[in-house]
Amino acid sequence: MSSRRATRAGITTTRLCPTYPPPTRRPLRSPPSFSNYALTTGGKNHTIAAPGVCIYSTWLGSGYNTISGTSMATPHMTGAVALCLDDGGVAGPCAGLTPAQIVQKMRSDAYGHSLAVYGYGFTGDPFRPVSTRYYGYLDWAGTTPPPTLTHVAKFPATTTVTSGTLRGGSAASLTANDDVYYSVNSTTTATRTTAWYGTFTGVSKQLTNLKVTYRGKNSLTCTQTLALWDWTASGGAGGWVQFDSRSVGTSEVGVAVIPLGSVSKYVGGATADQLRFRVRCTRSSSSFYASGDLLRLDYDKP
Ligand SMILES: [Ca+2]
Repeated sequence: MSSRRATRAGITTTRLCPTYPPPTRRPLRSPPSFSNYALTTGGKNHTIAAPGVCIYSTWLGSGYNTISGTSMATPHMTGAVALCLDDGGVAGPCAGLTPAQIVQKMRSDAYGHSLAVYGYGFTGDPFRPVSTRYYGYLDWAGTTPPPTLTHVAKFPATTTVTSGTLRGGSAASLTANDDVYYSVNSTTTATRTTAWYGTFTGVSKQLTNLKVTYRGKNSLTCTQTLALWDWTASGGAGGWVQFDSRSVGTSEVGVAVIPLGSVSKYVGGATADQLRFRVRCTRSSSSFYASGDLLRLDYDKP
């Protein structure tokens, strides 16, 4: 948002901003109402955060001013990139990179520094989300190398039926896309329902780039929903968060669930290392059974 529109929206400079320098160092800790944000995976992939509230800056006419908006956040980000390219005539870590590579480096450095330094960032960044809005990590112009990420792939250690009855197979049936199935019979009265979840163990709380892939089919078409257990929901009691809903019949369908924002809330339990993924299917009449072929967890960790 331009500074003029920000001012129109009520973000005036003299009444809300502290004088400069402020008496104590009190950085902004949450996104202002005018901040842009991402909701999609594509949008998330090019989003980064930079300071844009009460920025003290040089001004036209040899003066200084304090204003808010992306007019202030954008030059902050631009300056960070300039320092990465060249600092005082010395080539920086971004020298020689393509624009796309520089974007990737600024984003990975912002993530890496937020991960490495406790307290860096803000309420609303992916480590401390306040809603489904993705604001990105706070940009970092330093030279701290980001941690090297390690990819992890896992399959469920156990399965638990919560609606219906076990028909056949086990967690081991879900480790390969091989038409060997884990099957659950639906309930037999009222709304016919199958519901079961796979539990992954030994999952890092510092996971990122979380993806869960499920492949399955049903003996009759039903409405399939996929969900992750949020261990922090309802004041710590936990709750399912649904990510996908679709009709699935006798043809096997693969679905990848990729949650946005902070995903550490999906890891918890007694040993703080469990992730639960639920597959549920319902239809109004005629009992059926659900067959899962593959359930795979992928993520990166420092
Ligand atoms: Ca299988």
